[in-house]
Amino acid sequence: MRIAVVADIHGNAEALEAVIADLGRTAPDKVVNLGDCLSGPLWPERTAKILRELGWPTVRGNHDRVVAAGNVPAANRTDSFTENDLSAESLDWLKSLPATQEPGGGILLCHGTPYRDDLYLAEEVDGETTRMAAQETITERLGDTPARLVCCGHTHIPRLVRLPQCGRTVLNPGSVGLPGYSDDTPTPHKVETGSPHARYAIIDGEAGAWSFEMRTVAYDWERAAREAERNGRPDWAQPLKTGFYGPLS
Ligand SMILES: [Mn+2]
Repeated sequence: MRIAVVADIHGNAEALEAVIADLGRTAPDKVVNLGDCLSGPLWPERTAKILRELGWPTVRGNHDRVVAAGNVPAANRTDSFTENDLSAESLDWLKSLPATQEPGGGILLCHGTPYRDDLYLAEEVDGETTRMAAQETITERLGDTPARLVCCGHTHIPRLVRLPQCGRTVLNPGSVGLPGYSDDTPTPHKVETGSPHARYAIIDGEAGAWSFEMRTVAYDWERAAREAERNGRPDWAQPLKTGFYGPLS
């Protein structure tokens, strides 16, 4: 069984289309999506149409939750842009997404942690940036979830962690559509993948004896950066075309 895992597409339809083309080469049996599907100053509705047609099992990200709730304040520029771009059908689709899913084989799909869509699982904020969290911290965040393999997104950092104490594994495939960003919670920090490529992962093999492929896919990131600029978001354009965020302002 080969399962492709995508996450954090963030409305980047160009990156998603490149990943879909790459799925033709990696030929998974199924594809699952860990959320934050549409939010971004790029192509939310175009991305929603693609995802609705594909019908991949998908969990809700924190941005999906905010947009689905409606009446997004204008000060939340990313999610209000997204809400304004979406059709009624796409909003209904966003509202239908569950917080977690268990596709079988001891695997849990979530966006942040098994219990929260807005907390990091395998990363820790460290000064202005992030690092891999300690084993004990990750174990604590996993709580009593019985899953052997927890697939999460949210941090945009590709990461595979096998916890030696409990034998549980955490996979973050990285972000399809946004390789760097800044956030003010819990304290101001930036996240940088270090390259502009679209990321996803493949889980291969049987439960407990999984192998993993971390995929890194080129696409027209200059075009995505231009679209972000056109929509007034140079803070998105820079990480889109470089994978680096730049100095925190
Ligand atoms: Mn997120």
